Amino acid sequence: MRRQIIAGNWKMHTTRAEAIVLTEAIKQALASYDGEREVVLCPPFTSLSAVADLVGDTAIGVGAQNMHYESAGAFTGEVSPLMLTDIGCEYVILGHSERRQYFGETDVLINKKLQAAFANAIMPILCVGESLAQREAGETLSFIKAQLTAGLTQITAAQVSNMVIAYEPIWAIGTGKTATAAQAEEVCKAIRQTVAALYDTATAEAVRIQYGGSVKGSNAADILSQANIDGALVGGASLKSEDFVAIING
Ligand code: G2H
Repeated sequence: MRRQIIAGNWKMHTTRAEAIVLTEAIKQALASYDGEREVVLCPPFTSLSAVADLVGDTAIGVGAQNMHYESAGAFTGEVSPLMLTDIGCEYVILGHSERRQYFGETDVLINKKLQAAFANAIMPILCVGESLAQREAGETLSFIKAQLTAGLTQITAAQVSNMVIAYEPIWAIGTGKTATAAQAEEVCKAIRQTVAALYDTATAEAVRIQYGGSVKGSNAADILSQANIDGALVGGASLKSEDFVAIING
């Protein structure tokens, strides 16, 4: 059985003080949580250390929203995998559509980051997803298959078994337009079939696949009940502790 994983992607929100307040509230709300679902908070870099310290003695994990693939070097403005593990960060979101769209991240670059995450024992959450134009042109499944094939270059079956893939249709991100549970399930199932084709059935059965895109308390239960959806990557609704906890309990 795959354990579902709910990750909060705070994006470029929260000052350090706000991050502490939000983390404390989530921690308190989950004080007696049975841990059925894995919970991860992904604050901005400036709050990662503070959040990691706060959740240190709990089952809540901490992730970064991006990282460089080198351990150190002359890469102004970048943060390395070593810097993340050094502060207790165990997860990293890679290839989010906002990184691809606004910062020109390519499948080749994202693949380097994925390899670096594994080399540093950081669990990656690899994001894939189609645009509205691609969906309307009937290219969703072929595009995602290509994104996955490129993104997983040189990644072993054992590594894929130990990572998370997040399906995030670009048209549903921050727009309030959630994919229906059936639409999300269709693509997550296709992602699992692609992993089976690239690797084998055991790897496909092991990899966890999240859905992301306007997930909130009111639609989480439906989405999380789908056979091939193993969790959610939550943006806007992860910034309010009640909403985020409602999703975890959804
Ligand atoms: C998609 C998601 C979190 P939101 O980017 O990664 O954001 O839930 O605000 O659509």
